[in-house]
Amino acid sequence: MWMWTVRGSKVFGRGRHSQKAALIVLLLTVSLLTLMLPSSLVSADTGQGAYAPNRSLSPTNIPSAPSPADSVVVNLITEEKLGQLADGVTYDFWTFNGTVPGPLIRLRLNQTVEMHIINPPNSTMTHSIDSHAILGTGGGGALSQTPPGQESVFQFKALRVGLFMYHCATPDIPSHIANGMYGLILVEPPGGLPKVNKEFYIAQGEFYTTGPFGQKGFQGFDFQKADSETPDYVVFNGRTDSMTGNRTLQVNVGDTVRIFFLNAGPNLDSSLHIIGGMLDRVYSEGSLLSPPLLNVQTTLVPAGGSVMVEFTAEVPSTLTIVDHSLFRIHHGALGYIKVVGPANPALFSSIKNATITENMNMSTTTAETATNSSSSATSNATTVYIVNFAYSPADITVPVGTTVTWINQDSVGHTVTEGDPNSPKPANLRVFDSSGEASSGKVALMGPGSSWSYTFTTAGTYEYYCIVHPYMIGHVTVTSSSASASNSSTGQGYSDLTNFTITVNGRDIVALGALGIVVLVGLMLIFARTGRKESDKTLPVQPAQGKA
Ligand SMILES: [Cu+2]
Repeated sequence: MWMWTVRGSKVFGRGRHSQKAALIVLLLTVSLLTLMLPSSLVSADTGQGAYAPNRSLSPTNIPSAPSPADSVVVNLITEEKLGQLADGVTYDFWTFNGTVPGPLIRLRLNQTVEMHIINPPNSTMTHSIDSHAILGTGGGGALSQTPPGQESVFQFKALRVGLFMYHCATPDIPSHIANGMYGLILVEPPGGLPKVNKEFYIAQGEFYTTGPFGQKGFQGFDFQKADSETPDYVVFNGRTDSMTGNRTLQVNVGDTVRIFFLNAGPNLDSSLHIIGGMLDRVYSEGSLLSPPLLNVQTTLVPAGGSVMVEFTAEVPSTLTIVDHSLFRIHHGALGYIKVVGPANPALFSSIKNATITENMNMSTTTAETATNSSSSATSNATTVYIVNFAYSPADITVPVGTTVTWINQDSVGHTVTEGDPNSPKPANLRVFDSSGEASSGKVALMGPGSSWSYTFTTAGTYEYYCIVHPYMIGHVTVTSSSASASNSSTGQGYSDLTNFTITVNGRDIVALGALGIVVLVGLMLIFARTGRKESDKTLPVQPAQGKA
């Protein structure tokens, strides 16, 4: 039981009827508005952390080639900026040019660089740059210590080809890295790198926050956790979900893909791996002049190191970028590359799917540990979870008469809509559709925590998808036999990614069942109130300045 006090009086106390009615109207209005907003705005509007801009640099934000000039000017502004570490989680990042990572600086061999380090007057700290590409004291750190409101300029020549980290080198140096001050300098060989279809820039880094992973609201930097190397967040490009959902990267079948990968650390090594893909060529440790390793599954990238990997996208699929120290997925280290193109069954296709009659325990089961224990119990109810922008399991086989329930454990709304997203049917011809578009003319989303059910009465195979995320696809095969079927996971590659739940509040919310959206929004409003109170009280925790 909870009470919501307003100016000292209880909402459900005096004058309870009118206030209660007003509250319900308010909640319904907000929940309707919530359904219409993209998730980033929802989290801002619910106040689960004061609104803050996204500071994550898009992996596609890369200069296409070095300047042909013999000398270039590079301006790096050392900005301390509030941003999103996750949806509803805000953090005071220290950045180069306002993003994490800082820009990819693309040079060619023997180019001369005039480097400007500009520290705005509103900074709280001195900042600087040390690049592993720079030969000279401190990699530039000695020439670039810049207090707030000042500028330092120095010059260097790019004397070695390779892919090199840069970072702030102001004491306490690891704290400046842990707060987001890092990026890559690419020094290309004479003649440049071979052309590829797509290039991506991905930087892994840890964040050490005062609250645990996923705790909403403003989070300060926790020096003790950083010092003991126990991160709350291990993320790509400065936040969770920098490459999931509507930020999923996309390539075409047949594309050659190149990734410039930095492991900024500051503490952990990274075991870079692409689930469902292959690292065709690995330029280990950013050594671009050495012959690449061929056909590598996982490559080790040390803290303060880099790697350039290249591969050809072979089949339409969703590739999952991870650090194969896989529990770090629970801390945010997860990204997707959607490979789009025609199916090629000769290269990859299903021959027979195992069947599922029981719920899988999403919180503890991974595809790699799921066992195919057969079940003697038949069931006329089956659950499909919606997690991380995927249906899990994506493909199920059930006997006629089964009621399938979809539970949305994601942080955004989805639909369960019969048909092929590549040639969608008119709403009134869909066999089933959670959106209700046929009757209302509008697409209603299943909000976070809500569920939707459909009973299958006709045998056949039904494809379905999410109207707002059409790359989410599932199948229900309905058999006329009601014989018991075994319980197993299907589509191992896809289960592998869908089973890793990084949704923070999904399990709690699911328990609310049919009350779903109204109660949820009520709770969000309460979080908003407490979140605001906390963020009012909580000052950013800055690390102690070390010896200069
Ligand atoms: Cu700094």
